[in-house]
Amino acid sequence: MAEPFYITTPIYYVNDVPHIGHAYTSLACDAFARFQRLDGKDVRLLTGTDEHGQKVEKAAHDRGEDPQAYTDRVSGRFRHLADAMGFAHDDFIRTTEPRHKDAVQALWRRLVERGEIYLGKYAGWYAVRDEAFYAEDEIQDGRAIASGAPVAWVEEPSYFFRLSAWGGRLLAFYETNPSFVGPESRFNEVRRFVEGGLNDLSVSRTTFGWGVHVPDDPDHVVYVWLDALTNYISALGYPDEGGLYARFWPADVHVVGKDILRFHAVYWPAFLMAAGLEPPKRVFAHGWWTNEGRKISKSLGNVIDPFALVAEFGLDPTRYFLLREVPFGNDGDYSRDAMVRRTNSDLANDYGNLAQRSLSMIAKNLGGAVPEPGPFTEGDDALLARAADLPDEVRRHMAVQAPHLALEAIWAVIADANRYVDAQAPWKLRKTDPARMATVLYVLAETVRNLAILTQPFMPGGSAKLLDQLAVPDDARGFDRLGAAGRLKPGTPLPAPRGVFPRFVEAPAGEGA
Ligand code: ME8
Repeated sequence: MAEPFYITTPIYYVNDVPHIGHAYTSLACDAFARFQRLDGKDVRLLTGTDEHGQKVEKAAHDRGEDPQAYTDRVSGRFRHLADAMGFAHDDFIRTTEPRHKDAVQALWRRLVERGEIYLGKYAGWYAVRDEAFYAEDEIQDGRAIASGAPVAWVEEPSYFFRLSAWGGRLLAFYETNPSFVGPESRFNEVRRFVEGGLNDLSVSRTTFGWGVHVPDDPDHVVYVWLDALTNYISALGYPDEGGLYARFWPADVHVVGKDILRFHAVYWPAFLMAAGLEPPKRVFAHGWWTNEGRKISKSLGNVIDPFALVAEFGLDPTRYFLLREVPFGNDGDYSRDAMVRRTNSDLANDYGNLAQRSLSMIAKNLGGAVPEPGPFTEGDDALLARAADLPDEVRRHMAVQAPHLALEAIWAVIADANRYVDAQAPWKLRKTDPARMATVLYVLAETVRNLAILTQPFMPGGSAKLLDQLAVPDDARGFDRLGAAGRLKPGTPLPAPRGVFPRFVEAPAGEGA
């Protein structure tokens, strides 16, 4: 049976419209999931929406809507985003679903039974925007230093989770799981935070009602982060620890933004260990996008709309740009110039042209069928070997959430292949040595086949079109067909070639928009 692979996106707060940050996390997860699927794993990709808490309740009230009606309405925006970006998730969880609420209450009961939760009184700072409690030394001038969110003083009866007792065990867990957090620099931040000492964590609120009720004490709702984190197991059917849970837990990786790493790398494993459950295998934190050098914010009015990006540039270029332009894990800047450059130079010129040149020469000169190659030269073997070695390199990068390096490695072979075309000049061979021309074009077609199989996770649309043009059947597009295992069969008729990565041309001023 195929090896399981479970990957999750954060669940998104429904009070916001989907923006580039949401699209980015989900897109990366989608590419990782597609990659593992093509590599033969039994993949489960989970996404969804985070619908409880004070922030969402306030957004509903501000619009004069009942919170349930409001969340029913706006949760759909994130499904649309998933459709528009071509995300192939296996499940979409909403925290207002009964399956999720039951799981939160079951986890709560288990923590109570194990003496990990006690009733007390919270007096301290809270930022609704972050849905987070802050200590005195984490705030300045009425705002959380880390996020800039305004804080308010809160005093209310509250249940507490004995987080203070888990510091040592968390550090021991980090020690024995050195790849628990990526990138490494962020892992150091997590360690330092835990080494600094942990306070017990307030895990219930009483001053509003929009949440999962605490079992046997309905005046309290469960703290929205304990509620939200549980989605990763409620979607696997927890508290039933058989079925999906047995197969897919612990998760292989939770991909999150850097701002929510602490919840995933400190609180979540502590909750799980306290409940006697296994922590996830890895948490990877990506950075934040700025827009043309400026912080993205609603008040600046410079939010990047992923729907607009896809509408203007197309889905493949958008996916390629976001995964290639910025090392995953670093902060990055969106610029229109960079987007145009990536589309035209990397996709249209480098990759698109390589395929288009090769396929149209085959169509024109070889009757539109896979050429019959003669003996391979050293140069032919070298290029075929480059393509055949590529999967291992790409696999290594994808295993540590480095899609930018995976793409860089793929583009290095594209560059080699373009140099090979220039050096072999098959258009000249047409008259002088047609048999050699057929060999060169075979090597090129075979190289494009390997490249197109490998680019499927990143650019599913264009890659599929290339594979269609090479007449590669749907069931021969997995990574097991890379290299010699799936070589093109000489004589196979090929459909007429068409360009798949068009150049982006600015609409003339005055038109469009
Ligand atoms: O935090 N660049 O949800 P959320 C990159 N509900 N990423 C960005 C970004 C930007 N400019 N702005 C936001 C939540 N993000 C919780 C998660 S999980 C159990 C609960 C990212 O909708 C941000 O880092 O506020 C986060 O990973 C994601 O968008 C969702 O944010």
